[in-house]
Amino acid sequence: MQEQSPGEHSVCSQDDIPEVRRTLSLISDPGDWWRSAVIYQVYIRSFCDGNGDGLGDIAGIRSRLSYLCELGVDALWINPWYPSPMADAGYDVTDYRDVEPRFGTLDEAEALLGEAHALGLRVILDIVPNHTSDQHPWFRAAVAAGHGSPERERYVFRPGRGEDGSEPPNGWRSVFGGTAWHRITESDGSLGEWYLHLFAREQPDLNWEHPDVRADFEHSLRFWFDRGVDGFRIDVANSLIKQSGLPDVEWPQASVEFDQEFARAPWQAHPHWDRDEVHEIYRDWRRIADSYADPRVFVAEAWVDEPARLARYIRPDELHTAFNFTYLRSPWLADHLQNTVAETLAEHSAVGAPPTWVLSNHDVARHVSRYARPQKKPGRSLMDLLGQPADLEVGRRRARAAVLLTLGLPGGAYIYQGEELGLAEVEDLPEGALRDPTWERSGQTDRGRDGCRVPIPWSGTDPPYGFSPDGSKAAPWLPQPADWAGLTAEAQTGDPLSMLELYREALRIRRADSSLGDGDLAWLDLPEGALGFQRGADFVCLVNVSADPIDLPDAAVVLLSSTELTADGRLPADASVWCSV
Ligand code: TEU
Repeated sequence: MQEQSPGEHSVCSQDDIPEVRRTLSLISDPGDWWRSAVIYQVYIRSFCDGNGDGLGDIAGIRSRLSYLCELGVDALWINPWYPSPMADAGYDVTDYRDVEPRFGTLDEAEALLGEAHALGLRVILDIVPNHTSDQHPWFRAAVAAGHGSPERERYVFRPGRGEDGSEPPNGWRSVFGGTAWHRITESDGSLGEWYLHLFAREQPDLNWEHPDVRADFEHSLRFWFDRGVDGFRIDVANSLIKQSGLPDVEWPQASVEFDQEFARAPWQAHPHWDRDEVHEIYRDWRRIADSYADPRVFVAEAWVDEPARLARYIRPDELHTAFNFTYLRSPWLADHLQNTVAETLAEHSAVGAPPTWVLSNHDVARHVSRYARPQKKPGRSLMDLLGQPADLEVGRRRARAAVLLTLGLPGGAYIYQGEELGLAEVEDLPEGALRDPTWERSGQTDRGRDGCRVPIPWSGTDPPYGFSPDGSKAAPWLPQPADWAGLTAEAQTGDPLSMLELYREALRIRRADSSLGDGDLAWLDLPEGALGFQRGADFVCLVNVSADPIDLPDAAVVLLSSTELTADGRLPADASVWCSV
């Protein structure tokens, strides 16, 4: 345990666990916890800095476990904490079985797992199987070993096209902009082969046809499962397999068209996204997870826009859950929301898997800022909305309504750190502060994802708002806005009108009401612009997106509402209510 000075936040003890959590943990089936789980995403670099270097770390997470307990979540998912040169914020890994020194040590990681478990919190890590860092020992060996060597077989090396091989092997594009290929200089100084990187140049794609690759990832899964990790979020779970021969993609891939490609329906076979052969890997991984007495779980990060394609990842012998990005991408429009929910439920129930509901994560513009804009079906990164005029008050009001919808729906849910504080995207980060590789790879045209990654404000009235310990020399790795004093966890605690207290109360009710979480819903017939459903015998959630004020059901008792009701007791637009009927 990290030493703490008096007055600092401390890890909560068993006594701090809310009564309802203790009761439920005794009665709920531990094997099925993930079907209803609310999982808090800890973006480690920006969550809490324990050692004062301006970067979040494991000590910081340990010091805030009490906060997560009080919030009432079931588990945390921690973004990659492995050794990494940080070319893509830890998604460029050099060793999958250790901890980045800037984040802490393996011993601290194990201590965190023990402390979280003692508090009834599960812990999910993030595994990055599509690519390693270019500093990974395998990749360094591949570059050194030369053309045709077995070391190169673990990655995707190809000769260039054109007479002198100066053209990339095919036209595939990097998600972060530009070609997906980089030409290496061979050890004799000559220009050599090209390697594939679907993300940054520092993230060479692995060759998943190679048995070493499969065996090594299985080893890493076991390494962490043996230490008590409860599951993994699988990064870009829909890539990994590339079509043999690496055929060119038939449609345009510049950024705007790239967004459209993801929104494309019906699904079309693609040479490197969502290939059928990828499922075999996850069947193997599932067998490993199921070999543990308290089975471990997976959540797929797969940007697959068609619910029927996504459902293939969560068939009974594959992954347990998948992020529901169709929901995340849905604009604040009643018909979009209802159709997305209905389609999600249908596709998930066909494979017997619980849905997840996600509003934000570390790759997309924060939903307060999305909902602050005129609503339309957005592009994939959702950053395109940011150019529009914004009304953040409207954005926050809708975000309050959205979380009651999210937590009322059947299945599990994710909370991205800071959304419970109502944080908006930081849209005015100075260009010199931007760290996301997207900024440079796009020729400084796309500012990338830093605006949703700004360090969390915990307390006090000025930066670093308790993110780093008092007196730290280093500033937070991204600058925090000057006007966040009212948004700190400290400032919101105890204020019944705050976003934080809304989340706490919603999570408290959700835990106490057995008709919430996993299960089914019955839609209610409501005016256009509103949606609503009943769960169990007496729980009703109404969401008024854009209709005139709507009536609550007869004799309804309000459990929680996102906004004050009208003087005559009706639900206004941009508001949700939970009631008991
Ligand atoms: O993201 C996968 C992905 O394709 C997108 O989320 C993408 O980064 C975004 O849409 C760009 O606008 C995962 C991680 O969540 C992300 O942080 C990593 O950068 C990426 O994989 C590479 O590992």
